[in-house]
Amino acid sequence: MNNPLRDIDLYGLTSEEHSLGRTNLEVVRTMLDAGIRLIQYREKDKPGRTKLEECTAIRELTRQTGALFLVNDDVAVAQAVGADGVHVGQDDLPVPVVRRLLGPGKIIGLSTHCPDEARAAVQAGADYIGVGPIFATKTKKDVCAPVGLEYLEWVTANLSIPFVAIGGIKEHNIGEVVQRGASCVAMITEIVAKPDIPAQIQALRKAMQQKIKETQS
Ligand code: TZP
Ligand code: MG
Repeated sequence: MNNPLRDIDLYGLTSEEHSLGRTNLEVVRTMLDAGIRLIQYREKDKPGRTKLEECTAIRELTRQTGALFLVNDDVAVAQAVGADGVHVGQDDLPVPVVRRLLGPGKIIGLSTHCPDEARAAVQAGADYIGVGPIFATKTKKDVCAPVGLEYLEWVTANLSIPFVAIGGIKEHNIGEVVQRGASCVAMITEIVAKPDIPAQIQALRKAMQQKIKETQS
């Protein structure tokens, strides 16, 4: 498959509990209007029925705007709404099983935390990997210790699989992540927990572009 993260700078995820009282749908609509081109639906504790309803609506919005739509963990919901793919973690269904269930042509992302997991992800046929948590974060409940920027540097230097950096990334440290080779950056609270999401997205893009300019000159 072509690089599914090509041209994706900001990778947006949902988290209603951090969204300052706004619904996932409202937040996703705002992110899409502000130019986010990939949405991952991530809700660990909602009932399947609720996930299906929210994902049905998000599929419609992402279709209208031409954005990619991935579902965290839940292959059945992804299939039911015709999502573009699924993002799984190390303890979820293995990538080859997800591939068999989804069929060819769908995107499968896998979270990784160390070089061994990254190499295994490539072997298993993941389309992209998550690299993190780069910095400490409280957003993910069962999160492991931060892997720091070293693992990100290793991925940049050693692998050609597309990747997204995640975990504790903020406006003030996004430049360090870009400097280590990340062209696609995922954030939850630094986007959904901001009162003015469009202004925040603009600020994050500015910080990324500034660092790209600096590293090129
Ligand atoms: N995977 C690794 S860290 C993380 C996930 C889903 C949470 C990222 O949230 P935040 O608020 O951007 O630190
Ligand atoms: Mg998972």
